[in-house]
Amino acid sequence: MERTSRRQFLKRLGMAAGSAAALSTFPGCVSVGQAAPGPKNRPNIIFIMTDDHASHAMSCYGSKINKTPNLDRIAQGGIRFDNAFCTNSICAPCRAVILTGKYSHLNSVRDNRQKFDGSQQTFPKLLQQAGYETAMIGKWHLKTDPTGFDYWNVLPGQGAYYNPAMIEMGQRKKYTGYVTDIITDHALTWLKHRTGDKPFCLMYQHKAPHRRWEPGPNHLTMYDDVTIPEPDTLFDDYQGRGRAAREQDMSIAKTMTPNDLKFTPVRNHTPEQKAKWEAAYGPKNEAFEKANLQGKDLVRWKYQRYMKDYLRCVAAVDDNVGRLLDYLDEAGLAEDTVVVYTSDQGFYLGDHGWFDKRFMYEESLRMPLLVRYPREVQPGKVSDEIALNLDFAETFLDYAGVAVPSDMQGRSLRPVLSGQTPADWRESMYYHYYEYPAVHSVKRHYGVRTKRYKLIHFYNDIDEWELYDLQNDPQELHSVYSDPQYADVVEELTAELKRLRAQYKDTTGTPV
Ligand SMILES: [Ca+2]
Repeated sequence: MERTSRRQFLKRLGMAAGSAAALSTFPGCVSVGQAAPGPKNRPNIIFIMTDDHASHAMSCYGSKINKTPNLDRIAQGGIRFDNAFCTNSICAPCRAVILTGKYSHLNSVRDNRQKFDGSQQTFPKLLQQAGYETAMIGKWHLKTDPTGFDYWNVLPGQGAYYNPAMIEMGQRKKYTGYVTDIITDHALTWLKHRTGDKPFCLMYQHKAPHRRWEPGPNHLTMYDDVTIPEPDTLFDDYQGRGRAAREQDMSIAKTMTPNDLKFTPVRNHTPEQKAKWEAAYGPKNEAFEKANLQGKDLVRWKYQRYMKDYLRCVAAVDDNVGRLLDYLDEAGLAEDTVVVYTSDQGFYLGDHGWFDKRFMYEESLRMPLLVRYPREVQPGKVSDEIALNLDFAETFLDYAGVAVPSDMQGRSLRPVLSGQTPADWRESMYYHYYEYPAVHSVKRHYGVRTKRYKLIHFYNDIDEWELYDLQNDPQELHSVYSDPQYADVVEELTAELKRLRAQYKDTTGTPV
């Protein structure tokens, strides 16, 4: 790690000393290079979370459409979970589950419209009480101020991709640049200037690659000369499923707007950024207008525009995660730091003709989950155990040697991570989605998934059940709920669903 003065460091970030930088809130900060790792039995924790990054857009998960060399470094140095799922596939609710270790019906955030109750128990508060230095930097999205952090600096609401405002410990400031770079700048600033030798927990959370997928200035023409492969189900006709899949409003064909497709300007560009953007998009948009595409050709064009922009946003995340990993190596922190990479949920990348999330179907239920911790996790491992966002709080508390409160509902992944999965590890997971009626029109549903089967009940206004045999039908194209050959499975999973709802004390929604 190069040694730089505070002034030089700020200059590199494009921040004037004493103005924009976060350092004003770090009284007595130590100079670069002095940040000591925590005691070996209490690791540091860096929780990296992106927004809407599906695992099928990561090369360590076998992506056919992009490469993520830096995210792959985490997988190569640690473990990749192939059955990690979220319990409610939408942004704010997933975040609330992560912080509390409790399902949505118990943590105050069932949908994106509700406010997080910051007075409740969270894992950052418990880590802080146990002597950890805690920070939250980036996208928060919970409508109330962060609590439990020694330092926080978050985007207001969804935040902007270009020249974003951020709220630092209650004070709003504006920055010039691209949001993924800026969040990383702040994270590195905090890491390099921590106040003492306590172990730390940093939540480093990106806005990208959330809608409307605005690429950064370094990636505007990436993928211009390639065609992104289409998913098999881009022209799905929704036969074999119920009304919920047919009646959604999240399709590339019908829902995607001119704003999503970059036919409207970015509102807060600087003149220089605007010129670069227009040079990149102007000729492409003009060619599109002339082509006058219709029908499937138009959907195909929209898919290409959507995916290229999404993947450009992912590329900036990958570059920036690389910066963070480089810093951990250079500062000698890598051995003593648990690094987690995840996203608040998955996303439809044209699968079933969709974008967005919400459904309990695979592409949005599945979270990427990579964990690197050289002291306990063998490099290059893959686990097919069912892991949930509900488990993250318990896992971090376990590493910190803090007793897991009895009202948390998940379970520490630490033994799974170290290759000693308990014999009674879960064989099924419970899901519950609430945000309806609302944007994208995905009906309320709950369900249970095992390694082979998935049972879903769309309980409000249609009362329809679906069952998928993921072994025979991994793309979930044909519900076998009414197939007599699956009667036993239906009976077994219905009982399991009922059991899980009782176990998690979920009395919301129609009883099973
Ligand atoms: Ca999200």
